[in-house]
Order: sequence, then C-alpha cells, then structure tokens
Amino acid sequence: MDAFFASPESHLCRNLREACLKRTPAIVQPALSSDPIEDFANACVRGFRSDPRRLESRFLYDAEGSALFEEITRQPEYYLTRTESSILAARAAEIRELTGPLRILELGSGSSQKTDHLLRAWLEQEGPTRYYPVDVSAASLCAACERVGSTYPAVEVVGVQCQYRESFPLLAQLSPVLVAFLGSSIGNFTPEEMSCFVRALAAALRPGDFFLLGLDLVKERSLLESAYNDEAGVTARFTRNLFARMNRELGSAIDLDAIEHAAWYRRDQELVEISARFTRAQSFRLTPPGKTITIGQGELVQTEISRKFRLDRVVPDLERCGFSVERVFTDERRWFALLLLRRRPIYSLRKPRRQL
Ligand code: AVJ
Repeated sequence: MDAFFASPESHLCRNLREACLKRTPAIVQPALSSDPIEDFANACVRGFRSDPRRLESRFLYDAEGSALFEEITRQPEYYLTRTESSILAARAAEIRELTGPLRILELGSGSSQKTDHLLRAWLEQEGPTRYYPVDVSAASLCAACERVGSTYPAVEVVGVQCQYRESFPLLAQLSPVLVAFLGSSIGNFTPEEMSCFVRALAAALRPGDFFLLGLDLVKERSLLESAYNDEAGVTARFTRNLFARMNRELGSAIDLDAIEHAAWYRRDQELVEISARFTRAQSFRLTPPGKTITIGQGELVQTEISRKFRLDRVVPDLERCGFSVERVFTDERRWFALLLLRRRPIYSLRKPRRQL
C-alpha cells in the first residue's frame, strides 16, 4: 500500500495522462499489502469464530455481489436508491453552487449511476471535471468508469480500486475535493466504527473540503423490513452469494441450499440486521488457512447491519468528528437525507471539553 501512496500524485497523474491520450478510463490500485484470497479467508475464519458470528460486509461486493446489489436497487421495495436519486436530481446544481469548483471522489461508487446528477451539474457550471470513483469491486469499477467516460467525455475518470480507508491518503493531493459517500453505506458501520471513520476522513481532508453523505432515516418497521426482504428474493441471493463466494474462492463446499436469508429491524438499536441462517448443521473447510468451521442447525451468521439515522442525533455526532453541517436535504416523506458537510477550519481529534 505504501509503495503506491508514497507517490499517489505521480501514479494518478500518469493514469490521468493515459486516460486523456487514449480516452480509456484509468484504474489505479494500491500496491497489494497481502494476498486478497488470504485476506478474505482469514477474515471469514475470524468472523465465523467470533461470538456472535459476524462476517465483514465488504466481502459481499465481488463481481456477482455488486451485480446483485444493482438488482436490489431496482426492486420496488428498496426505496433507498430511488429516493436518494430524486434528492440528488433536485439539488445537484445547488450543491455545486455551495461548493464551488472541486474534484469529486466517491467512496463505494458501485455503478456510479446516481453520481450522474452531480457530474451533470459540475459540467454545466464549470466544464471539465475530475471524478475518482473508489470501489473494492474491480468489475463494477471498470464498468462504471467505461460508462461515465463514454457518456461524459468532458469528465476525466480515474477509478481507484481499494477499500475506503486506503483511498484517504489521496485526498490531500486531490484537495479541493468533495467526498461523496452515498446510499447510506455508512450505515454498515457500528456507531464506534462510524465515528472512527468520520474522524479519519476529517483528518485526511483539508479545511474547507466537502463531504456529501447519504443517510437512510428511521421509519416504520414494515417499510424497512420489506426493503430488506424483497418479494423477488434478490436480497436473499445477495446474502447467499457471500457463501457462494467462499465456495468459489476458498474451496469451502458450503451447502447453499441450507442457507436462508434473514433480515429484521431492531428498533432498540435502530438498525436492520441481516444474517444467514443455517437450516442444517454443517462443517466446511476454508483454505488457504485450512481451518474447519462447524455450524449448528438454526445458527445465525451476521453478514451486515444497516443503521437508520435520526437527524437530531447524527448532526451533532458528525459535528463532534470534525465537520460542520452546511445543508441538509431530504425528500418529501423524509425517508432519506443528503447532508452537505464541510471539514471545519480548526480541527482537534479530541472531543471539545464541555464546561459544566
Ligand atoms: C449498500 C450498505 C447501503 O444497507 O441498504 C441492501 C446494502 N444489503 N440490501 C443497505 C444492502 C441488503 C445497502 N448498502
């Protein structure tokens, strides 16, 4: 990782030049610090052995998983993408007026479809624009770069294939920049992980840089549970794909027919918990480490949490983590919010001490 980030600018600049000359979108990648298969295998062993069993959601997004997630966003019950997209469509020009000219880096960009609203507003107001989508899935990143590059020839696209955090060292080079983190993907983090993540982002940005954050809001249980249990069963396939991926990459021979998707809203914690339920007991071996996992009948393995937010809580939380909230945009039903945040000029990593 260091090899690449020691000179991120030269790396990116070379790719940018190539992209301009060849008109093919460029992809950059940090120098690999460990073997991706080993990383996946070790994380699975850790996850299966933790109590409760909990797998890291980043592994849901291989080529298959990213394609399934796209299909989820098209399901009638999954209101998140459509709602956020409508807010972006209505507000992109206003957002661009508030930020002034800057580059866009997007975390977890997936298909980059919703980002079109931003890119169009940027193009209208300033002409050539630079866009840096960041995603762990090489397949969806390549497809998104191709699409954006050919749809908007005036947008210079450089895809960055890595985990969110690995892209942070690039931000100082890209400033002035707007970091977009849409879709309520931040809801995959626990509250502790989220504040840690937001603080690290603030520390990586320069004062005055922007952060555009999509958040799904607390709402009626039935709406939430339908969104994560669609009729067509796409979300179930998405959950099951994590185990199919283990079979493909780690030779685990897990019986997928004995895995059920389970998702319900936990009102106490204001999150949707998504798990795989093993309907039969089974043992399987994960290689390279060659560790055997045994799971009993009826056991649950958590694959994701999707937190739901309240503006009156999340705004002060974000303000304690180095940002000021410039604007909050929501839809008419107040189902989803888009927050325009700004890295505060004077920033301390410690919480401000409250005087009693
Ligand atoms: C991509 C994390 C925002 O939590 O709604 C959708 C993932 N999982 N259906 C979400 C997801 C099952 C999604 N995020």
